[in-house]
Amino acid sequence: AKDPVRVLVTGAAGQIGYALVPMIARGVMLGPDQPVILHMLDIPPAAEALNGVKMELVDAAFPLLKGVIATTDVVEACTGVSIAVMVGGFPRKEGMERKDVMSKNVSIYKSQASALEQHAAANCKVLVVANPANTNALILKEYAPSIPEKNITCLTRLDHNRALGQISERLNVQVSDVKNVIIWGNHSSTQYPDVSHAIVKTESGEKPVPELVSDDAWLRGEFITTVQQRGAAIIKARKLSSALSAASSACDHIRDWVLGTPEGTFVSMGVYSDGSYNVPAGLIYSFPVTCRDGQWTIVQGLSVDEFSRKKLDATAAELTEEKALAYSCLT
Ligand code: NAX
Repeated sequence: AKDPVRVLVTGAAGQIGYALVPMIARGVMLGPDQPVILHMLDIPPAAEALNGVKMELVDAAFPLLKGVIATTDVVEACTGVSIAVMVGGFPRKEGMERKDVMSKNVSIYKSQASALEQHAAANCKVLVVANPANTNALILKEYAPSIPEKNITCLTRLDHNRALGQISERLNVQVSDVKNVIIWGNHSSTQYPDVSHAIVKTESGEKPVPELVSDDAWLRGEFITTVQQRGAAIIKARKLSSALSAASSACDHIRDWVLGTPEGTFVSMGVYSDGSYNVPAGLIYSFPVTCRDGQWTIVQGLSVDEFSRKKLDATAAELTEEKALAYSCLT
């Protein structure tokens, strides 16, 4: 039998945490033969609720779950973890300035970076979910210099999956037959959902999505805005933000990263830019990637037309500005 893997979930008493921890305990993230020990972190006001989540995990009697730590101590939470899913953060409240929210998150991600750097397992893989996800991940990277930069990522897989879902509904095909959409850039409303290279599996082979949809106005208009605004639409309908889809996508992100993407399939991940596609280096930017042997690689050589170029640049500009704002919060 395999040794258990320690998985950290921060903000585990929150909505996404509540959906995510049972998925991890069931093997959705690391596979049905991989035992896990869950490390759940939250802040003192949520300590009692966090303990309630722990009680439910015990009650669910998950065969793969070999232990649960529920704590408000960041060092205890980070010790020995090989996977860290950072869901905890400071939410933007009505009337708050962007700079104030940024400043709270910068200080959270700065201190959690140090704890991970000092106490996590060597080669720990980090996924930042909490918003502003790309910039929180960048701060974490800056303050955990001994963690390889390739190990620090942010979640845009939910946006990717939303794009697959929209194409599948539009074409009336199974979502599992659609692949290779791309989310470029920031996990914000400037993200660019791109189907230029997406394909659908049909009885007569693989077909390009733009050819099957054959409606450029929709692909360059409503499709993009629907994916960009989907989070807001969920809040409007549920009076709460996306949780089960965020949790499921976080599992997809880690699973593909650790276990690999299928041959011929790429997925979207927010990763440290090396300047590919003329995206400024030094941003955490969502790119199309393939994964193998626990490492992601940016897919190279995809054509980028003029329409796409503008969108890639606009979301990069927003990230550059966010980065400057985050740095201005550092003291
Ligand atoms: P909740 O407010 O339900 O939960 C957040 C939890 O984090 C709370 O329990 C809170 O006590 C805890 N927390 C706050 N500060 C902490 C700290 N310093 N250390 C540890 N825990 C801390 O929010 P939820 O709906 O679960 O969303 C969590 C985050 O995910 C938010 O930042 C949200 O904006 C972000 N999202 C990101 C998505 C993505 O695709 N990247 C999509 C879903 C989601 O909107």
